[in-house]
Amino acid sequence: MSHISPVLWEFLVHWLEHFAIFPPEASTIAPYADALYFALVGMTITGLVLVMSMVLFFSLRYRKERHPEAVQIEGSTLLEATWTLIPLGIFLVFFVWGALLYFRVYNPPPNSMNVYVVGKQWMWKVEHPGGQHEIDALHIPEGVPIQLTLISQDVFHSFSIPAFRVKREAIPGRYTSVYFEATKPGKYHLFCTQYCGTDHSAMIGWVYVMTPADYSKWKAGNTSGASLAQNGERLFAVMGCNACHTGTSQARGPNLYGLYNTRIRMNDGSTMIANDAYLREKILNPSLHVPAGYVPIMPTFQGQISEDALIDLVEYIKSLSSNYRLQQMMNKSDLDSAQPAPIGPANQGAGAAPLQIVPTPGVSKP
Ligand code: HEC
Ligand SMILES: [Cu+2]
Repeated sequence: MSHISPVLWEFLVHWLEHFAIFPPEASTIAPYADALYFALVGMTITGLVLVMSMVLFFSLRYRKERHPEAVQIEGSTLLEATWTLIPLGIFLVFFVWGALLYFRVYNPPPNSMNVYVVGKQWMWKVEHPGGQHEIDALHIPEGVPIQLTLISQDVFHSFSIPAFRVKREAIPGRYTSVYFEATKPGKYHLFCTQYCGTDHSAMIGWVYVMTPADYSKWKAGNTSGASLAQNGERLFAVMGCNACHTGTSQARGPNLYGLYNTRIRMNDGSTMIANDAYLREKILNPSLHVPAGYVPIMPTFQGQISEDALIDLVEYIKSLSSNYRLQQMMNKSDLDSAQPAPIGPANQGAGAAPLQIVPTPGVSKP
């Protein structure tokens, strides 16, 4: 843009950003989303100009004074093939382009940091694995891939961060996820973009992108002491889960250690991956999918447990896989160094999970 006056350029960028027509590009995906967007706008304008100029040209050229008598044309296969195949080619290019972008946005890298977001009339509740809670705000470090796991506690909501060019539905009863990586520290708008009742327009907030150092400080200063997995561990005992899931071979329920993200064989012969959705469903609807070799005696906890508590339990069961536990400990390490280490279950190492560890036979990594 060297040939545009820098003052004019600054003015244009400022104008665009301030009128919220064009929010800043603040994630790795944003320039790619914009490139596709501008290509689509460009193609649409080209089409418009082409059609309008032909309308104009033909209406002048074949006007009544010059051609009083209409001449019938019987059609041309070549012409028809041309105007079918060229647009087809153009649309296919945009289809493939859009699909590649879609797969990028909806396939978070495996090392991404997971944050839970619960939509509720009319606020966003954010829960970090380290136990930090926020309302209508999301603090994240720059340059780290972030995966949001979204769910709604009541009606459909939609979680949108225009500056990151991401938007995802928060659906009652189902986890959805979206991923992004912020590139510039700053403060960005956060919206609910699905009409969800009276105060829908107030269901807004801010995303704070921080440098890794600032983020560590924020994390240490905002923890309630217990991580989600630790809250889950407490709930697991309070709700009596550990009466059946003792982890021993005589237990009435299966051993949950190392269960997360493995493929499980069901009693109807099918297999399922024990992901977040499976764990959540299991607690609410235990008899829906029963693992092979077990009697469906697990009681349902439907109506007795909030989405927040479900997240804690899911995080706890996830933490029972040694890799995940290790990863969480690494996530928390800067926090631990900022505070005296808490006494109790928080301090148990990866090898000292509260359940007795007996590897479950018949469970294999996918
Ligand atoms: C009365 C005993 C009992 C209680 C209490 C119980 N469960 Fe279960 N649970 C089972 C049994 C039996 C199964 C396997 C059969 C089935 O799925 O119904 C199971 C299966 C599961 C599974 C799926 C395991 C797999 O290998 O696929 C999960 C996850 C689970 N329970 C979590 C929980 C949680 C969390 C709680 C507490 C909120 C809980 N259970 C309470 C008996 C119990
Ligand atoms: Cu909403």
